[in-house]
Amino acid sequence: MRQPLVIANWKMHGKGAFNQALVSDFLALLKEYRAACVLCPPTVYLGQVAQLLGSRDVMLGAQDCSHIDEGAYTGEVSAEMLRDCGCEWVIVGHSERRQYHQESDALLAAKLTRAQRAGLTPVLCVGETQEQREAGAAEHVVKAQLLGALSDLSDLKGLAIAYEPVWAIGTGLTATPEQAQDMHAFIRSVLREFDAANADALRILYGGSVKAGNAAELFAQTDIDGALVGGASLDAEAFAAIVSAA
Ligand code: G2H
Repeated sequence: MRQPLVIANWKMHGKGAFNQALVSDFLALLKEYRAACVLCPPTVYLGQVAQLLGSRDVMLGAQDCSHIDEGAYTGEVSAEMLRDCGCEWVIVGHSERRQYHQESDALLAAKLTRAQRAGLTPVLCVGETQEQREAGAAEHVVKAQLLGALSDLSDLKGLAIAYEPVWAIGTGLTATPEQAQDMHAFIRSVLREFDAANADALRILYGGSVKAGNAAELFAQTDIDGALVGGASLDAEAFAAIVSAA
């Protein structure tokens, strides 16, 4: 039985006063839930959000980490630094990083290793574009992304996957629960080939315009173990409703 996991990806949103109101409103609204919950604010606000979370059972995560341990790499933030700031999770290979920062599967493989070595649990994001789906290549693309990024790992322990179809990110378009389930089941079959012993315990999250109104039907699917939530995680009420639905 996989415990559901719901992760807030604030992306490049937030400021001190906004974050304070968002986190305290969210914590006040969060009553009964069985999901594990993670907030991923922008890096500069990790300390603030860690303080706001206090002893509550909500974890802290980062949106990215460096593929290098330390050194003269201006602007980079290492996985160890994130762990030192209280992070337990890190998103790796979000499509916006792949698209705007040309992150390759080889680079992501290095990030996964660094994250795990630092004691973080990476959430590897995969997903096809609209053109790739229309060309019938969605599964091929997702499998290549998985195998490329996992190439340096010997097993699937200490890892989660997020399937985020690029055409559904921030667009208001969501994959239907059936479309998402089909891809999640395909991802699990690829993972079973990679590491049969651990593939069934690994959580596969759905991401792409998840809202309070569509979360429950997505979570009802066999292979959807939670969500990576962007826009709706900036609204305390909406995000609390999503966490409660998981
Ligand atoms: C997909 C998702 C969170 P949104 O990027 O990673 O964002 O929920 O805004 O589509």
